Amino acid sequence: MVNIFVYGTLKKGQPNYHIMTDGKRGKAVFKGTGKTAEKYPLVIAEKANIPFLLNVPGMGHHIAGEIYSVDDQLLKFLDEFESCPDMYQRTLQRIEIVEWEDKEDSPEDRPDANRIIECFVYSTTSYRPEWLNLPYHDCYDSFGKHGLVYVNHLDR
Ligand code: PCA
Repeated sequence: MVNIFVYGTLKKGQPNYHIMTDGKRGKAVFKGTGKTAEKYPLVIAEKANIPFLLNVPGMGHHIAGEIYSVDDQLLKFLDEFESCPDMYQRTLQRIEIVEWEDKEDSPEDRPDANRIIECFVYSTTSYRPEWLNLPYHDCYDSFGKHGLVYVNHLDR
């Protein structure tokens, strides 16, 4: 099992969350909430209103998200689902814990708030330069005030 940090459509309440929970493509265990230790631009781009964390550290905001421990089967599925490495690349990034919520973990395995751990993140360096001019978000919500509701693969 490895830790991944999700900031987009895979979060709770977002359009692809079912992938994390329905167990059909492997296993994910919710660990807690976090935010990127570095700032990044998080934009919503393309006709399908897809969230992209641009791998340009130092610009934008500390991005809020959720930490999951996932098995190899789900990790492989997610790589394909996220068109990795073409659209996104999965890299290790430093994530600051906001709250560790997995009560099954023994106390010594529960990192304190503000601790930094490494997690895999789907970010991208293969973005269009003009995306840097889009608004930068700090916490993605497909159903937010921006009105840019995500269009699912299946409906495209
Ligand atoms: N799915 C991944 C990357 C962007 C997206 O929509 C995630 O939620 O982290």
